[in-house]
Formats: sequence, structure tokens, C-alpha cells
Amino acid sequence: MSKYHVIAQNIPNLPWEDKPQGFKGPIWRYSGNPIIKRNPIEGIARVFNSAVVYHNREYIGVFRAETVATLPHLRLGRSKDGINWVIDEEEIKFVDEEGKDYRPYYAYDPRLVKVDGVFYIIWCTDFYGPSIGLAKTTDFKTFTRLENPFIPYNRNGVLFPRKINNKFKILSRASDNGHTPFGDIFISESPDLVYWGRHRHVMERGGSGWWQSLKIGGGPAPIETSEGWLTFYHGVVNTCNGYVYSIGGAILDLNEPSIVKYRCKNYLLTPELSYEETGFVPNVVFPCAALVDAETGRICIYYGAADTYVAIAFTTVDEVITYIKNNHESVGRDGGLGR
Ligand code: BMA
Repeated sequence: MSKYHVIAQNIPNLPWEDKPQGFKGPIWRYSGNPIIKRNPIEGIARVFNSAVVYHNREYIGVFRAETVATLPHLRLGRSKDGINWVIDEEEIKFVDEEGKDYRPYYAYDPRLVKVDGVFYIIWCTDFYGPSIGLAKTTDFKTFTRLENPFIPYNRNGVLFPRKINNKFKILSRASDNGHTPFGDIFISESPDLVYWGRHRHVMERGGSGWWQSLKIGGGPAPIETSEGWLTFYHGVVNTCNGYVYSIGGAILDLNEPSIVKYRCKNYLLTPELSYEETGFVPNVVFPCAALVDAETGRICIYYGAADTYVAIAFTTVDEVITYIKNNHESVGRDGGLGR
């Protein structure tokens, strides 16, 4: 019997492995990682930082693919088991609201979220520099690009999977047009996905440990639980050998998700295995999707590894919430560490 209730669909064949004996962390990796390796299809060198949903008894992914000319764009993929993927030969073709072709110069780090029966792709797009792109689909055939929610520069847009008090909510992270050496997570709301406002600060970089001291950014769509919105995010530390990206966890208030109820002082997953430590960009674990099976509370997290591979890792609602609560610290302007 689960301690915490989760509001989600049932995914009977969610990828899963039990926690290895003796493993100490709250999230454990799939033994068959990485699930998408280098050069998976002709013309594509690397696939990573990608989003997945479960829909009509199959898994559908929106993948960040980099061509052999190193240009990031988005591709659709399908899978029966969430592990073995068939990725489209062509990139996703967007149209605008008048039905005219729309092709972003580059597109990366997609999230894929269903709200009220419509699937939304949120990604980092080119809008005079990196900004948040937004598109919708109901059939995974026509992808309609909507107005950009924010002016540049901004990344890591993450929609909540339902409206809250009748408003869409999105996390985002204001940035620069390079490798942004700063960044906190903010939240904004909209009645219609066109007009965005009531911007609030959610979480700032920092904490008593250093793994999230440089910047933080949203990850998968938050998971609705009886304890609040279970939110995985990425935290970055700068080192003399460059940035290191880890996965962190927090629980946001259900009705007012700008309020952080619990924030874990420890990372939940950090680069440790060769496919995370070595690749195009070393030392990166970057989560973009987390699927949960309501029946068992099992969670499967999809993350990019070293900007080169797609990998998955597992936890449960009970295990990860308990870990976050047991290792909670309050950080931020309104409380906590006294900075
Ligand atoms: C960020 C984004 C991510 C990438 C990370 C590490 O700025 O570009 O796509 O995984 O850097 O290179």
C-alpha cells in the first residue's frame, strides 16, 4: 500500500527494475542504459534530453536529435515498451496557426505534456536567441506552433499537466544567449496560452551543498501527489573542468506551486557512470520526462546523458518523496539559510 497518493494514469508495462541490493541512492539506473546510443539513425549523431508520454497503449517520444552537422532539432519516436525506440526519418514539421510551414532554426530540450486532452511540446527555440517554443498536437501528425510565451532569453519551459485554479502554469528559467552562468526557476500563468502573467519566483540556485550553486532549471512535467507537485529539476555546479549537471527534487504546493514545501539538499542522481561522465559534453544528467504508474507508484525518469545518449532511471513515489522530506532544507529569500 502506497503512503502517498499519486494522480496519474495506469501504465501497466512501465519500464522497471527493482532497486539493486545494497544501492544507497533514491534513484537507480536501468542496467541496460543507455537506451539510445550514438548514431542511432542515418544522419543523426546523438539523441539526448528527450520527452516521453504514454498514449493509446504505446510510448511516444519527442527527441532532441543532433544531425551530423550538429544542428539540434526535434524528432518523433514510438515504442511499445518505452525502451526500444523507432525514431522518425524526418524532423517534426510544424505549422503555424494559419497552417503555414514553420521551421525553427534550432530546437532542443523538449518537454511533452498532456493538458486537457491536448499534447504540448515546449522546447528551446530560436527567437532572436534562445527562448521558449510552444506547439500543440492531438494526433501526433499535425503540430501547430503557438505564439512564444516569453521574450528572449529563456529556457527550460515546463508546463504543468493540468490547469491550476483554471490557469495554465509554466516553469521557466530566464537565461542569456550562451551557456548561462546563473539562473533560478520562475512560474507564470495563463488563461489561454497566449497571455502570460502573475510571474512568481519558485526556487533559487544555491543550497548548503554546491551541486546546484550555479543555476537550476525545470525538468519533467511535475507529478501530482497527495503531498504536492513532485518536481525533478537539474542543478549545475561550475568546476575548473566545466559545468556538472545533476538531478534534484522538490515538492511544490498543489494550489500555489510557487511555494516550495520541500527541497532536497542532496542531488538525487549525479553523473557517475561512463555514459554520463564521457560524451559530447561530459558530466551531464538532464531529465526531461518522468512517467508514473498510478497503480504501483513506480516512476521511470528519462534523462539525457553527457549530451550524447538517452538513459532511464527508476524510483517510486513513496521512496523519492520520503527521501526529499527527510533531506529537506529551506533555501531562498524567504527563509532558510540566512543569505
Ligand atoms: C544546457 C542545455 C542542455 C545541455 C546542457 C549541457 O545549457 O543546452 O541541452 O544538456 O547545457 O551541455
